[in-house]
Amino acid sequence: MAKQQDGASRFNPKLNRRTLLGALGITGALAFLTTAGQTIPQLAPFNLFGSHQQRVGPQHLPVNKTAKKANVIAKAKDPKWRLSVRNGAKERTFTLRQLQRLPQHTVTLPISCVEGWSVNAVWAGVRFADLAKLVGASDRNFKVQSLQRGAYATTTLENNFVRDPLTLIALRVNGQELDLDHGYPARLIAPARPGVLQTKWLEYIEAQ
Ligand SMILES: Nc1nc2c(c(=O)[nH]1)N[C@H]1C(S)=C(S)[C@@H](COP(=O)(O)O)O[C@H]1N2
Ligand SMILES: [Mo]
Repeated sequence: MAKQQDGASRFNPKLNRRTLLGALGITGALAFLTTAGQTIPQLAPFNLFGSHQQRVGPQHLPVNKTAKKANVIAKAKDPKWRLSVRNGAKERTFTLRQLQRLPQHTVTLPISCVEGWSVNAVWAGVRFADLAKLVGASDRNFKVQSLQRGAYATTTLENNFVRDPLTLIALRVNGQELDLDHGYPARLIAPARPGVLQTKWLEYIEAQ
């Protein structure tokens, strides 16, 4: 019994060494490919340990769900689009142009997806707190609703995030108007929230 457990002694030491070196070579090559895939685009298909969604999308930022997959392209591009800001019967609506004419703020915040990537971006847009104030709801939580329907389309923004000067209704990212895939015409971006709560393609925000 004790002899059988000592498995290594049963191998020819020469063969053993060759097998070991061969295995190391393969492992080394695999390690190179799997990690290099994260930085060398041509090797991305070999990036087994990163998320496939780590590939960079428009505006140097990965895309979790495209506008096409979310079925929002027509609504997002509709010239009749308005962002509605509600507090009970009180409602203010804004065209994209009107949002662009409100005081603009710029913040650097990451999108951190639970699927395994986190990327910093420079966001610009309107402070959520400014909009909450306009409808007299600075002390409330907000429902944030996307034009999309279904999973990830609605989030609750707690009052500490409503008040946070870093929380924006973003209209721009990395120096450009938001790409459709990143939430055009307007998306939520708030500090220290998982990516899944950074709602894209906003339809309305409503005090709760
Ligand atoms: N309406 C809507 N917003 C959404 C999502 C979604 O599927 N629908 N995905 C979320 C998730 S899981 C992440 S990680 C981020 C990714 O943002 P990005 O695609 O602009 O990088 O958007 C979030 N906002
Ligand atoms: Mo995500």
